[in-house]
Order: sequence, then C-alpha cells, then structure tokens
Amino acid sequence: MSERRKRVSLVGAPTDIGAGMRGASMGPEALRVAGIHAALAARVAEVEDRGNLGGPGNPWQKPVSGYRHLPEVVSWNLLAFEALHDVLAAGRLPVLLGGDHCLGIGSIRAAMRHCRETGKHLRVLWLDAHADFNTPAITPSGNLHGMPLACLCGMGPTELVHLAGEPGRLPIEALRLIGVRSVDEGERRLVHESRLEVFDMRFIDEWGMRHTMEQALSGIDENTHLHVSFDVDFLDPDLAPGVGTTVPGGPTYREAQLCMEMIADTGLLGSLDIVELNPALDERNRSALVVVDLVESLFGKSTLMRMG
Ligand code: HAR
Ligand code: MN
Ligand code: MN
Ligand code: MN
Repeated sequence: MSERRKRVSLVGAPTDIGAGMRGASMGPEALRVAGIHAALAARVAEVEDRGNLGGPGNPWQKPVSGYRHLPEVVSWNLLAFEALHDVLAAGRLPVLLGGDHCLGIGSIRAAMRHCRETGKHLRVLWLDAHADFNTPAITPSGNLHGMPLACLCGMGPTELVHLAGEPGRLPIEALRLIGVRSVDEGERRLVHESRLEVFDMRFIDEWGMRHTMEQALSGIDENTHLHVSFDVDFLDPDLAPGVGTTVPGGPTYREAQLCMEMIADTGLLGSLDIVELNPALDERNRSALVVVDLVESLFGKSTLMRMG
C-alpha cells in the first residue's frame, strides 16, 4: 500500500521499566513535542494519537532471579500487545512511542498475531547498536531491554515468551539486525549459535548502507508485513545523544536516511517502534527532532520526487 493511503495510530508507552537508567518514560511526550503527529500527517492519509498506555510505575529494584522488574515488564508488554493489535486489526499502522526496548516483545507479538490472522509474512528489521539477545543466564545487567529478541525467539521467562498465552515463537529467519556494535560476551556466542542475521557496523562500513539494506530486505514480497523496531541508539551519538546507552561509531545522518528511504521504497511498512529515546539525556530535544526527520523518510519523504 502506498504511504499516502496508510492510516497511522500513535500509541505512547511512557516507561523505562526495562532500562538501566531512568528517563525513557519521557520519550512519548518528547516525540510529540518534536512534531511527530504533524510530520506523519503530511505523509499519510490520516493520523490519530491514541494517547498513552497506563502501566505500573518503576520501583527501581535490583534483579530477582536474573531479571529486573519482570512483573512490571510483563504488565507493560501486555498493554502494548493489546493496544497495538487493536490498531492492526482496525487496518491501521501502529507507531509505538516508547519507552524502552523491552516493549518490542509486546509490539512484535502483536505483529505476529496480526500476520497469523491475515496470512502475512513477517519480516522484522531491528535497528540497534545492541543485539538485545541476552537471557537471564548470560545478561550482565538483568535489564530486560537487553533481552527482547531472545524472549521473542523462545529464550526467556514463559510470561514473556508466550505473552498473553500467544502460541509459537518468532522464527530467527524473520529477523534482520542492523547497526549492531555492542554485544556482550555470552550474547555473542548465542547470536552466533542461533545464526541470527546481523548486519553490524563493520558490515555497513565495508559494504555501505545501500548493499546492507538490499540484503536485509531481500526475499520480501507483496505479502510481507515489515515491522521496524527503531532503537534510537542505532544512530551515532553525535547525531542522537539522548539515549541511555550510547555506543560510538553508529550510522551517520545520511546512512540513517538511506536506510529509512529504502524501507519506504518497499511500501511494505506495517508497524513501527520508536524506543530508547531518553529526553533527560538529550540536548534541546535534538535527538527527538532527528528521529522525527528520519521517520518522515521512513514514510516516503524524499528530496526529489521518485518516478515509477
Ligand atoms: N547488552 C546490555 C545488557 O543487556 C545493554 C543493553 C542495552 N540495551 C539497549 N537496547 N539499550 O538495545 O544489559
Ligand atoms: Mn534495543
Ligand atoms: Mn489482527
Ligand atoms: Mn540499543
């Protein structure tokens, strides 16, 4: 479907429940202040803001059996799952305004359910400096924002692996990780053993963003639902300092734009997460502004009209 015909729903999830630092809970409002609604409204048929989900507060506790705040993380993800699936079931495109990246569990579970119901094929593009593939046995922190992909792929607590009693797991083959440059020791082994398809920064340096995206998007067709999980720390910290876990050496402004433009060209974007933005660490909201700029490209804004 062309971007112009899409109808978009914003859903805020103001929480930092899975993070190692407070502040991502302010992400949804910072994105609204940066103009996400108007930017999208200029690109698509219609935008509605469904407001914020209301989940538990952050008790700021130490890990219990390998996880920090597991019950609260489950609550937030159940809320996200329900809200985002409702949006998809209404034939609309959900944009999750996070919030930390543990919310990817509920969000992608919603896309998985929607694909099951509609016969679509799911492809997940995980744009991130990190692999987010830790398990309780190997996590260095216990922070669940470092574990969402492992949980989705069946490694983690049952409450999260089968969120809301959902069957099945995300097949490894559905996943493409892009921009990765920080992986923990045990995590590295698990990524390798699981044969995750990772386009790390070295790959992007050597092959360029164009080839990277051609590879990451290969094999998709008209029946593909593309889910983009955009962790703002994907971007180079020079561009977007407002995140809890900056890692140097990320994509430049133009590399990030090209990444978004090539996704837009497919016309297959079906759902989007914007996560890990931390306004407490930002400078005059500039990370939020660059994210909005990139999201415009993701929804088809380009410098020149593209023909055909
Ligand atoms: N890998 C580290 C951990 O698991 C840090 C993860 C940081 N995660 C994010 N999301 N910011 O990608 O603790
Ligand atoms: Mn992440
Ligand atoms: Mn559905
Ligand atoms: Mn990250």
